Amino acid sequence: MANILYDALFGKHAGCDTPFLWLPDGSKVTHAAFLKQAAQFAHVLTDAGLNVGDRVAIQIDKSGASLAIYAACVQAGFVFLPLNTAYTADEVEYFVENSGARVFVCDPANADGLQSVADGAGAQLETLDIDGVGSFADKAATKETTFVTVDRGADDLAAFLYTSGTTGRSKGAMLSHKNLLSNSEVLADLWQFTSDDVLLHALPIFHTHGLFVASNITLLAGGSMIFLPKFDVDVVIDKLPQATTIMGVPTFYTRLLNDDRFSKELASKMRLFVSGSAPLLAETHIDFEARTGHRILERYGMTETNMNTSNPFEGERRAGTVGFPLQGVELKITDPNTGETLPNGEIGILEVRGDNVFQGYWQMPEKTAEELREDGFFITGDMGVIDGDGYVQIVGRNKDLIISGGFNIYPKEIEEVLDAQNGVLESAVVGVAHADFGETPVGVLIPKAGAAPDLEAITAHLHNTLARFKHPRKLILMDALPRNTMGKVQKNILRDQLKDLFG
Ligand code: MCA
Ligand code: AMP
Repeated sequence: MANILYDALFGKHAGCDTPFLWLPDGSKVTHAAFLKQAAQFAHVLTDAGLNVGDRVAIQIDKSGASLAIYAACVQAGFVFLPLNTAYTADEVEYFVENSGARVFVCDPANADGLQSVADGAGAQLETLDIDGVGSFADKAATKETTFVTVDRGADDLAAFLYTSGTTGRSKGAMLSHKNLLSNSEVLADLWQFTSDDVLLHALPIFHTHGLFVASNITLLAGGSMIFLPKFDVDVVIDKLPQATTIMGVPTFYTRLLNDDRFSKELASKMRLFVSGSAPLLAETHIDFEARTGHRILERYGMTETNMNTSNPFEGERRAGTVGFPLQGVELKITDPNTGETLPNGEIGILEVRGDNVFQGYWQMPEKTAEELREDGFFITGDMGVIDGDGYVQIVGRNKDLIISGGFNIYPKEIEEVLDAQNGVLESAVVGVAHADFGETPVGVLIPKAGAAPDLEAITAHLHNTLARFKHPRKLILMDALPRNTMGKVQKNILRDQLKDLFG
């Protein structure tokens, strides 16, 4: 046995003084320095009494150190669980408890509020801030800078990423060493990543896109990353001439196009712009090419499956499509009612199978069985069609999901909060087109007879309960929800009525 993921991503760089991370102030972190820090973190976790396979949850700002916790977990055989920094304490409580995390690292500023969360879940609370200061770093400072890598099998777990659903609580998608490694190998090869690449990294690292796609591919190829805490258009424009590639959600590209400083000259050293996590409008693709001469490469993936399809690196990158199934990924379009495979040209549900597909949802065998067929095909819930040339096009979703700026929002979660408010009989949350975020949630409230719900109080309650990005951009009172003859709420009618709300 060995540890294929650690060896391929990290171990091979041991002792290399080549740059790995370029920080916003222009300073660099070498591969060797990064791995020394990761080894120290691995000692802290091991000394905390963790056993191989235990979970380590983190909710901290993006930094070289937060990425080093990921490397530490891979090296020491722990399961890495990164959490969106926007989540409220209420939301975090569920993830820490459900995952059975043994260590939970949070920002020092949030430690008072999260101590009870950690205590309730039986996790050891540690802190680390964006500058690498906190109890976790203090403990690491005195540790050895080498760590004997723990053997792990290809199907052993490397990470949990939680994903919501249309019903019930969030599910922990279990990702194995093989899931992560196979996908990054295929993508690094397809997108021709090399050690000369400098990836402008402005995505968060608590999701597949920023963590596994961007970081794993760069590590595999031995390249470096300009590691920015977030997408700030001024900083991105400033750093772009030093980069060769960038990965982003469509909002990155629309924001760049809205800025006159973003020009062909600025992008002249770039060799690749990748988009994913949400649909890229064909119009953005076309405007981008007109401005820069580059065609954005759009690809399609999911938390449960990593990446499934990609437009070609060489060959036509077709606007409005997500390209072809990746090498090793089987993709079929099926009838939503019967599960039968449909011929090319017909719209149905996308199903995928391959080494990229996860191991199931943590401690939820029934949910796993609903979405992962016994023969290994995962039912994505995305509606698509394969055109005559084999390009896959996503045409919609068979799941009630809103994607705002690349973040997934499940209306059901917001509706449950709204339904419980004073004077509210029922509610419906729908996604409405938004120029910056692609879509944004709007809440429609139906008052109880004679009641007048207090929209300000409801908004305040939402702020305390749900992450900021999930807050409906607007709450609207209506007399009744449109329903079909079966009594089902017709969200398509609401979406149509509200489609011009944001211009
Ligand atoms: C921040 N806010 C948002 C969002 N992000 N609201 C809605 N949708 C968002 N995505 C909040 C902020 O808290 C802020 O609140 C207000 O909206 C305006 O913030 P703004 O400054 O405009 O936002 P930002 O901080 O610039 O962030 C926008 C962003 C960011 C750059 C698009 O959300 C982002 O980096 N998104 C990428 C998400 C991602 O990595 N997705 C991949 C997951 P206030 O009003 O209080 O100031 S999906 C995935 O991994 C799959 C597998 C795949 O295929 O890739
Ligand atoms: P997540 O659950 O956060 O992994 O989000 C995965 C979902 O994002 C997919 O099921 C799709 O609905 C959507 N998605 C990802 N990439 C694309 C894309 N290029 N075009 C359209 N939708 C996408």
